[in-house]
Order: sequence, then C-alpha cells, then structure tokens
Amino acid sequence: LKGKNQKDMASYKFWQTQPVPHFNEKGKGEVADGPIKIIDPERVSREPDALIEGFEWATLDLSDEKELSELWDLLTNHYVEDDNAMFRLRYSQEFLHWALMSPGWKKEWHVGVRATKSRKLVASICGVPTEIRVRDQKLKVIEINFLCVHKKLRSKRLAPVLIKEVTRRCYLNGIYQAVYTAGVILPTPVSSCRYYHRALDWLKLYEVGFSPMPTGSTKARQIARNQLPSATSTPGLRPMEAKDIDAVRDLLDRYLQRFQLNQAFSREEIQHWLVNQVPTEAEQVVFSYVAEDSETHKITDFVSFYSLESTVIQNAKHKGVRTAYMYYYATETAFNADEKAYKERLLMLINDALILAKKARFDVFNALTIHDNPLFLEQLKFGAGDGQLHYYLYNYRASPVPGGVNERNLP
Ligand code: NHW
Repeated sequence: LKGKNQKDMASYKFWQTQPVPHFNEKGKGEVADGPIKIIDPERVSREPDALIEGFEWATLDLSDEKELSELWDLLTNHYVEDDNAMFRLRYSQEFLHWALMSPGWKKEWHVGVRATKSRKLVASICGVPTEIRVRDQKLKVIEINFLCVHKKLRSKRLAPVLIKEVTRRCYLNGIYQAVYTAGVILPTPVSSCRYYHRALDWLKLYEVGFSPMPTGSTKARQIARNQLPSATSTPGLRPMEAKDIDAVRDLLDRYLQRFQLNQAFSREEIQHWLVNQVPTEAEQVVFSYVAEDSETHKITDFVSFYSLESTVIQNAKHKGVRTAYMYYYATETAFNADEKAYKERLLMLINDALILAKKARFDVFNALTIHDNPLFLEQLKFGAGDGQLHYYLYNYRASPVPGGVNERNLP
C-alpha cells in the first residue's frame, strides 16, 4: 500500500467496488449518516466464489483445540509486523479464544482457506457480532479481525476474496454493517488514532531496538525516568470480579456514551470482555480493576488492559516483548463539572494501571489517542509511536468523528 496516492480511489481496485465512502466525499454535516447499500438477503449468493486452483474454503471450529492451534500457527508466523520487520504480533491461544468466541459468535464467521492437498491453513478472516452506537444510531455489526494471508501467497488478490466471503456469510445471517481497524489507509477512515508507548522495562525495550536512546541521555537516566512507585494509590482498588459486572456496565456505558462512536455492551459482553477467566497470570488475557468506595461500597472507578506479546524477529537475547494494551476505563469524576478533578483522578487511575502492569511483568504499555487518553499520555511518560490505527465502517456512511474516536459528545 506504500506509495499509493491516498486521495486516488482509482488505485484501490478492490475497495472502489465496495460499499464504503470514497475519499473526499462531502464535508461534515452535509451527508446524513446511514447505510450505503440496502441488502436484499434473497439476492445473496448461496455459494462462495471459487478460489485459485489448489485451495478450498474452510469453516474453522475454534472450540476444537487442533483448529485453534492451526489458526494460532498461521498468525504467529504470518500476521502483522512493523514496517522494519523487527516485531510480529503474537496472539496467544487464550487470546484467540477470548477475541473470537465472544457472545453470539458463530463458526461460520471464522473463515479459513486450506491447501487442498496438504490441508494446511494458509489464510484467515474472522468476525464476531456486537452492537455499536454511531452518534444516535445503534447498529448491529460484525467486528472483523485476523485477516491474514500466508507470506508465500501474498499479492495474489486473495484478501479481496476473503473479505467478499465473510461479507456473504454476514449478509446471509442478517448482518449488513461491519467495523474494523487497520494500520493502513483504505477508503475511508471514520476516525484515526496514534499509538503511544510507555516503557515499563526500558532497558529491555532498548536492547530489542524498540526504544531509542534520546540524545544526551544515558541508560541509567532512562531507567530512572521510567521508574514507577511500588504500590497503587487509588483507594479501594482491587481486581474486578463477577459480582461487579452490573456496576461496571452501568459506569462504563454512561462513560462511553460521551463519545460519538462507541460500543453498546450487553451484560454478557461485559462478563466476557472484562472478567478474567484464565487461572494463571502468565496466560491471563484481560486485567480489570475496580475502585470500591469503603463506605458506600459503590464502584467509582474502573480500569483495564489486555495482554498481547510480540515476537522479536531477530535478537540473540530476547525472544518476545510483553505488551499491555490500554483497554476500557471509566470514572465517576468524569461526570462532575470539575475538569481538573477529573484529570487528576484519571492520572492516578492510569498510573495505577501502569504499576499493576509492571507487577505482572509487562515490558511496555500501549495506548491510543482515543477516549480521554490525551489527558494523561504525556504526563505519564507515554511517547508517541510511529504507528497509527484507522477505524472503518463497512456499508455505513458516517460523517467523520474528528480528531479520533476521542471527540467527546459534548452537549
Ligand atoms: S488489519 C491486519 C491485516 N493483516 C495483516 O496485516 C497481516 C499481514 N498481512 C497479510 O496477511 C486487522 C496480507 O498482507 C493481507 C493482504 C491479508 C493484509 N484490510 O490479497 P492481496 C484486520 O484483520 C487490500 C483490508 O493481493 P495481500 C481487519 C489492498 O488495499 N484490505 O494483498 C481486516 C488491496 O485492495 P485494493 C486490505 O498483501 C479488515 C488488496 O487488499 C488490507 O496478499 C478487512 C490486495 O489484496 C487490510 N488490512 O493480502 C475488511 N491490507 O483495493 C473487512 C490490504 O487496494 C470489511 N488490503 O486493490 C468488512 C467485511 C464484513 C462485512 C459484513 C457486513
């Protein structure tokens, strides 16, 4: 995609045929939000498109450990790398289980391609259903992820075929819109964010080539700069438990509705996405904490992050980097008129998340310029990365959410 003129739709041979907004459509407010194409389910093909000779469609059954580990193997060797091919995302099997078997999942939306002779899995595209809100509209969507083509099969136009197949399977199941993110520019992001990184083990990040040495600094100074207190500060902070689900749902839902684009979590989804199910910390995927008021026993704050390793592609000393990704958070102070008190509380809560991530042996903490993150990023020593994350809607035109998904729904 490098070198593609982003403004030029004609260079997107596949995407120009799809129900997505074109670049440079009319400005904000001039186009009403809504579906781009009305789908008649009767006219949706009952058969998938043919694949190139020697390959066939597969529906992955991820409740079967063998198939889960086949997908894990494909992604571990062929999924997303940085521009310099130094790191590759390494989703654990527990993570795939968490990400792909959320409430309402169907195996039909876990699409694979196999080599007919060897039966080897060589490509994937997956989706899970959910509901989002785009301003005042609630939409039933599929969230698409894990589009992956084996390195030896790249640039053969397999990705468009995979996208069309998962689309067909969604249409047949009555889902006509999708949401997805990508690091690359496609027509047309509804919102865009930048990645920020906070070193927890600076020396290791330096040794693997992730963190540079700032001019004029030393190793000792960088290590000292990134030190964190050993204990958390938010009163009553403790791991979230199943008994907190309703309180967290209520707090998070009110908090998220302050943003123009947000997820409308069901109770089952809160349980699935936020309550840890993995007994061992090394394999734990989601880490969620609540602050409980000692007198009223009300949940006043909530913070979470998830675990995603990266393989260090060529390094004698280190094999992987353990990364904590900022996930959802919410605090009652956001609803008070006092912006300063809100910011202070947020700084304390997120700093506590850094401390807890450090304790759980993460090397780095990532966060996007999403939600109210810009209020704490610089102060908590996050540095701007070179990665971006673009948010996309399929078959839905929405005027841009300016400045990222972080633009608040101000009255
Ligand atoms: S983004 C992660 C994507 N995966 C990776 O980066 C893994 C490593 N790379 C690969 O495996 C998170 C391949 O390079 C891939 C492309 C498979 C990326 N999204 O087969 P060709 C997601 O999983 C377009 C969408 O020859 P390839 C979200 C590209 O612009 N399109 O390329 C996924 C070109 O089209 P154009 C992408 O390198 C969301 C065409 O693919 C893309 O062998 C999917 C070239 O195809 C990307 N990340 O394989 C959309 N990267 O128009 C879901 C490239 O420019 C839509 N392309 O000619 C919704 C569907 C459901 C709707 C339901 C209502």
